[in-house]
Amino acid sequence: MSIHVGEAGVRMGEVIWDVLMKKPNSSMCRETMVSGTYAPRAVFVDLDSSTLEKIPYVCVSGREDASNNFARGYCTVGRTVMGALWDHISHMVEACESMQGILLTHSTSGGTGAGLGSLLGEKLDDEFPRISKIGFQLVPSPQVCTTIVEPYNTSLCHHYMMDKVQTKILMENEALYDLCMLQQEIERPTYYDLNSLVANVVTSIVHQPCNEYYTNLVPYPRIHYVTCSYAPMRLTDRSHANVTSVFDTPSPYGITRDVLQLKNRMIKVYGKPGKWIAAYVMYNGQITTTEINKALQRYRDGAKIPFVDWSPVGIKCSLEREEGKPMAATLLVNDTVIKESFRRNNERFNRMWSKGAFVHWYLQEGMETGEFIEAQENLAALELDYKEMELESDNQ
Ligand SMILES: Nc1nc2c(ncn2[C@@H]2O[C@H](COP(=O)(O)OP(=O)(O)OP(=O)(O)O)[C@@H](O)[C@H]2O)c(=O)[nH]1
Ligand SMILES: [Mg+2]
Repeated sequence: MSIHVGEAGVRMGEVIWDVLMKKPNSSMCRETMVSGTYAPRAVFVDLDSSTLEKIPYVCVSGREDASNNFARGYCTVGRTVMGALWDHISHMVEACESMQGILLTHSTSGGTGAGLGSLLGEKLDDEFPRISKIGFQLVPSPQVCTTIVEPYNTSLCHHYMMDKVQTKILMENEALYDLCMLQQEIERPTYYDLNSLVANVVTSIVHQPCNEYYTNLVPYPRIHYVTCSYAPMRLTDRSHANVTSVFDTPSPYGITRDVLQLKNRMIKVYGKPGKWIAAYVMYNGQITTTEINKALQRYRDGAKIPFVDWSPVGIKCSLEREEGKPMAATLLVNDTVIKESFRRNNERFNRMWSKGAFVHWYLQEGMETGEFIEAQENLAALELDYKEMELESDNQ
């Protein structure tokens, strides 16, 4: 099932379900009382009710948003909706014979996505520790800052969710925006366009239990932040039907090359590329395993994939031959390059924290300074953990 939290989370969920409902009898849906009709196994939640107005599925809303304040989502306003939210979630889990996983979408910058997202992460871990969870998180972009307290919200969210959601796929709007402009030739991408790119990835990973990704991509529990890409770039039909794509007739090699190239990743990389710890490519549509193997071999002949020396497996592949689906590939890769996102956020956090700036807004809602210090230490340690992953590789 899926849970979509806060504005970005809900908007992403909306597009994901636009796609999934085109084939509504998948395991992501449940049959309703009216036989032959299906409804999403999904809950949409936002403290700001206006986001949910047009969502025709199960929604839980609050009366006022969290005003970009993690503490409002985590300690105060967020708690007011937890009862109703939990009723829906537990009901859906119990109505499902074998829950394969819970998928969350949210941003880490907003008060609801980060704060209520964390609160929910804790509850899910408490109540359903055996169900694997996977998070799609929109993290701050390198050069565009949407709110001043984004670094606080992001660090607190990473800290509280660290061991509650076992696999996390991170994305940045700056990268999504560039992909829309450069690859899709959309002059002014809208949120819908950005969300369509995310939906491509989400809808291709739902074919397998969440645990599959955890087992294949996460060598140590803390090193669980995954980046992703998708090829061919293609938006859902609601928008920009007139875009003529260079990928009109994708080839097995074409999509393999595009999905593996760093420039197509849904996070922005300005500095040094990272090292790959583990990678998973999911092919979909009319393609054969022989074609996949050939394409991968050809790519490897021309370019070195920067795996850490100690990673035993290389790229894992899967193939879902969905009827009528065009050929496509999704990459999930545990890449040390993600440490840049943590480094940047830690720097911004430290700069504000050293002046005590904006902290009173959080204390006023019941948080304590100790929580900031713990988050700061945990995230600094995480940055080091990733550095170590690369070092081990350099030393060998
Ligand atoms: N990709 C994408 N990003 C979005 C969308 N809506 C908002 N954002 C981004 O999300 C971040 C802000 O988080 P929101 O999800 O709006 O905040 P929230 O969770 O609703 O929290 P509060 O409004 O503070 O209660 C900003 O970086 C926005 O640029 C969307 O539909 N798609
Ligand atoms: Mg909001």
